[in-house]
Amino acid sequence: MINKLSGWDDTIVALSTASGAGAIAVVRITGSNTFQIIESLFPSKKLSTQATHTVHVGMLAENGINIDEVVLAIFKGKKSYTGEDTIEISCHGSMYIQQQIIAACVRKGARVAKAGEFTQRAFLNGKLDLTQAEAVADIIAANSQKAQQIALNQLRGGFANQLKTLREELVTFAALIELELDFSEEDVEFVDRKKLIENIVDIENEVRPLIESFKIGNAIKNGIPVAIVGKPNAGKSTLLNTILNEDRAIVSNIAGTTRDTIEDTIQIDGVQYCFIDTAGLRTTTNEIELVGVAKAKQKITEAQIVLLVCDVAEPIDDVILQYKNLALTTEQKCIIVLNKLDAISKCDAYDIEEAIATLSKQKCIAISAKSKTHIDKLMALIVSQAELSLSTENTIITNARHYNELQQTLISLTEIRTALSNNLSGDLISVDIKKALMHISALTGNIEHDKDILGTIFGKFCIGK
Ligand SMILES: Nc1nc2c(ncn2[C@@H]2O[C@H](COP(=O)(O)OP(=O)(O)OP(=O)(O)O)[C@@H](O)[C@H]2O)c(=O)[nH]1
Ligand SMILES: [Mg+2]
Repeated sequence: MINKLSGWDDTIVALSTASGAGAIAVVRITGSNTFQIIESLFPSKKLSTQATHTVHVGMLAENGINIDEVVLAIFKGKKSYTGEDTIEISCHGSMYIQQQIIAACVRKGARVAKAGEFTQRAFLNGKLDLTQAEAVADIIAANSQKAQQIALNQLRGGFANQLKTLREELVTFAALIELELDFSEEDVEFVDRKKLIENIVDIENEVRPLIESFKIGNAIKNGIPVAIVGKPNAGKSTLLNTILNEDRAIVSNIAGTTRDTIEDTIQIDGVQYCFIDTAGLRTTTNEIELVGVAKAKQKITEAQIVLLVCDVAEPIDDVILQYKNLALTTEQKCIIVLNKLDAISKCDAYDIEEAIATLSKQKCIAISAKSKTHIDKLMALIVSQAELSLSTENTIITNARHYNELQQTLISLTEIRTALSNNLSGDLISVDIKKALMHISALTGNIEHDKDILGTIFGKFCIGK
């Protein structure tokens, strides 16, 4: 159990709907004095004797003065979101009424809740683990279908269950090492060290994909980064404007128009994309342009999808050379976009498209950013490339804190493996195991591993002496 902080179970009240006037507002109150406080403001019914999960209509009044006719939803004890007595007051949505209700609750002994305090209570009362509590914030912040799905899965405990299994595996492992320590003087080797190494490798193999999923998770949360790159005047800014359907970037026939990167997000099929227009890639002595080109190069390395924009009239070899110069990793997807299709005959364009696709082994499409030709085809291609990198049935982590803790866990696991291979003593290995457990526990908010280790020894192995 988590240590209860002093004063953590006082009664808190807050507006749960968005601030401002609306048709209806919900004021939520939770804590040990919830019923006492609301009963003193709701003369028509004794709420504490009513069943949990019921609603009650009536007048909310203080010292004989009516505040509003409200609907109260009551949730008792453990059956509430926070794990404590909770009442949700649905009132008319005027800001004056909202403030009157909160003020009346405070006068009767409640305290105004701090940000996230209701969910913090749910965590402290064991209703959610930390990763699930964080998922609540992610659901609220989700701005695309995919981001919302991941957060919902995390709230339902997908990630928490996986961490629980990992933790159990580590606790069992720790128990084996402790056993070895207990009986070290008797010179009995309880477990084959080779087997222990295999165990650790298995656990490492479970942690690694979680760490790797962060890249995808981050992309889903913040938008998949799509960099638009190429030589000056290729039509990158025109393409950005066409995709966003607004005049976002300056377009001109002067090479080197775009200096700084320009970013904007749009949603396609429930997934958020972040399109980044960059400065044209060329060697230059202009100081400002140099910075722009360096920034463009940085964006290329960070992008998940790179749109290499070339003029369709450029020699094929030049296009291939530009693609090679991008030096993309195998994980990055590239689409070679041959722009200004309106300026040449379409029949020629098909041949060029095919030749470049074959030579580069990348997707290639001829478009006209200016006349908006084949933009739908390009978007479909972007979506299919994104789906390739998003396709995973596994847990996806989206939170930087989880990423850091998992990375630390992996470091400790590697240390354990090295120590085992070098035949170091159980004492030293158990220090690393505790470290790994500490990081896993920091993820879920469970910090009682020592007792767990003991529990496993006596519960599972039943030494009996
Ligand atoms: N004919 C034709 N012209 C285009 C097309 N797309 C862009 N242009 C023209 O090409 C010129 C350069 O366009 P930009 O979009 O500014 O090119 P850019 O790649 O952003 O250039 P820099 O910012 O200098 O790197 C402008 O005059 C555009 O009008 C197209 O599809 N067809
Ligand atoms: Mg530009």
